[in-house]
Amino acid sequence: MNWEEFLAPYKQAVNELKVKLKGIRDQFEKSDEHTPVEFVTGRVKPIPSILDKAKRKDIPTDKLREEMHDIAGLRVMCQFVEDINRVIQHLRNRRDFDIVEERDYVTNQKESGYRSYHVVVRYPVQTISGEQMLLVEIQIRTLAMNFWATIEHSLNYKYNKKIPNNIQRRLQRAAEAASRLDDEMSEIRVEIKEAQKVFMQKKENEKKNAEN
Ligand code: 0O2
Ligand code: 0O2
Repeated sequence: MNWEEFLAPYKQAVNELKVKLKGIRDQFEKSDEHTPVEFVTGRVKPIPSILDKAKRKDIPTDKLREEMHDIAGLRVMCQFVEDINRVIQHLRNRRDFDIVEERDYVTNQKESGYRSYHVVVRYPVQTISGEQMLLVEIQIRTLAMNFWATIEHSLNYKYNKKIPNNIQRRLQRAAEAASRLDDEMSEIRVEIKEAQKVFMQKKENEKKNAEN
């Protein structure tokens, strides 16, 4: 297996999609609308992780391209839960890739406490030997969900995927707290928006009165 050759188009896909998804943020920033994208990261799965997962899921090396959908992975971080839907709507409308699968771990939280929305897309990469269709996984989550997942991921690494029960329970409680934080932030956001509306209305009325 020539890994360098195998992974090269994935690297290209990650780099291209990072630019494209960061572009959403830049476009919204130029308009007056709130941007649903806070930041974007991406990575090509390290070879030892690919081998581990292939073994765990019984995927032969010659089937990796079709059967492992997160060799190229992008992550879109949002401020508010509502932004996740706006990003998904945007992804569904794009014409530079097709969505082949969606997994909603935001409404259907995993037992670990993990929350995120996963979208698998089929993305065409242009190479000197022609077009290659690759599967790419895009994970969309709030900053709170990302905070939780990052910590849990590093604990899993530390404990070699066998987190002790008492810590697992604490992590589940922390996931509930993260979820409450997301709810609180959404409510604050609605209130801020309403306050802004009242303020704008008041200013408008004052202007009209001054003109009369
Ligand atoms: P490891 O082994 O995972 O710790 P830039 O071009 O500067 O914006 P940069 O620095 O090349 O970006 O990397 P980026 O995109 O900021 O990603 C940094 C880290 O985010 C990576 O760490 C990954 O851990 C993580 N990451 C980003 N996207 C994904 C994803 O979709 N899936 C997973 N599993 N992890 C992701 P490292 O240092 O590359 O490696
Ligand atoms: P990485 O690069 O280390 O993040 P499976 O691997 O069987 O659980 P499957 O079928 O590949 O799942 O797809 P799934 O569950 O939609 O997505 C798997 C990816 O979602 C993981 O990649 C993580 O990035 C993330 N994820 C899923 N569950 C959890 C969880 O409980 N905690 C955290 N922190 N992340 C989770 P990998 O394969 O672990 O690779």
